[in-house]
Amino acid sequence: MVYNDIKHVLGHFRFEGVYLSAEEIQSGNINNTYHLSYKTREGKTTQYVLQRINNYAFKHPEQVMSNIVRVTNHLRANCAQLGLPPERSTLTVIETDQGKNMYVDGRGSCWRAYHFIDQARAYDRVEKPEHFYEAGVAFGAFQRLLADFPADELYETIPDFHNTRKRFYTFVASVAEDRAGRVKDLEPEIDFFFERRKRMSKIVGMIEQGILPLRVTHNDTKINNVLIDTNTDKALCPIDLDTVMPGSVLYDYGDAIRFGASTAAEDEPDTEKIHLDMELFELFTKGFVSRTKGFLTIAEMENLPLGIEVMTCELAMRFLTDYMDGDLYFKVRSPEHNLIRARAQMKLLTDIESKRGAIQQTVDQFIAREVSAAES
Ligand code: GN1
Ligand code: MG
Repeated sequence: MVYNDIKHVLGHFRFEGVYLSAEEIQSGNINNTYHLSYKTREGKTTQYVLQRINNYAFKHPEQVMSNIVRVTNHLRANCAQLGLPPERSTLTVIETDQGKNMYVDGRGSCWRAYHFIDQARAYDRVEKPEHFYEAGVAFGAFQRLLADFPADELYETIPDFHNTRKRFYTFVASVAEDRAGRVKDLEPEIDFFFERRKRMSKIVGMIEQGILPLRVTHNDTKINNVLIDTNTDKALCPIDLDTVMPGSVLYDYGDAIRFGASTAAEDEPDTEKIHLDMELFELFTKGFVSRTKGFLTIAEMENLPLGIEVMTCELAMRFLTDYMDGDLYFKVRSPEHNLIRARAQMKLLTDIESKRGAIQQTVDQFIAREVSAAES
């Protein structure tokens, strides 16, 4: 089954050895991902990750690949300076037989491959709290290692990806269009986003006013986008680099907390189970600040809590928009899946809002510590 989907592609990559097996990796809402095993003549097993890039989400896969190659080359060069092993500290793209960074098949689908990093795992949920601290370290280090990369030279792989003001207009248009005939039952959900429309535009506003700088950001910082070394429990590197592009650090910080510090899955149907775990929030913050201190601005640091709210609101609204559009963007496992996801994120946001004061206080303590360390 899996082999039939990929067999026309395999011969086009410079894989070492003969094909042994493939299995599909199910996590991820956008691309199709496969884990491949090969055997070399010396009897060594080599492993790869093969992905079909979703060209509904990514209209210009060649721009996605150009960004990834540039950013991973930069990370590899900087990792080596820090004495980190380059092959485990970022993804390595495998070239095609034509020396390209992706292969376009007869149907126009775009495929790319990476070396598989072994003895490492990406977790869908925080199983050990220290992994979430480690995720903070990994995304913080990502910021640090790319701080000298010219952000404006990267393509915007999905234009206005975190432009939450524009996302709101798209949402309003979807309500008006009602393509799937689902709007009539969604009055409370729709009101929810109208009530928050001003607050959700705040980050975009601060970027426009020059209060927040643009940096190279990952933009999809779920914990399952970080590889953890299974021997040491230390983070290796962020993966899933499709949305690396210019953005605000608030996006990366906020999205990571949204996903990893929730007490339930992103699509938990029982909203009673969904809260923000304050200890996990603090652990990630500690890891993140440990790597970003010294170069984040005070405006960035004090607005980190806003990032959590805006990213949660944005994704809730994206899920609801896709539900109203008839499930065109996210992969769904049932007709109600996007609605369940939207309601779960709305509940999470409500809980985050109720903890706003405590969240800000914790972040302010980190800032105060940093300021006093800088002065001493
Ligand atoms: C998508 O591909 P994946 O599952 O890492 C989405 C993110 C959402 C996320 C929600 C390109 O990420 O923006 O936050 O689902 N990626 C894209 O699970 O839209
Ligand atoms: Mg992704």
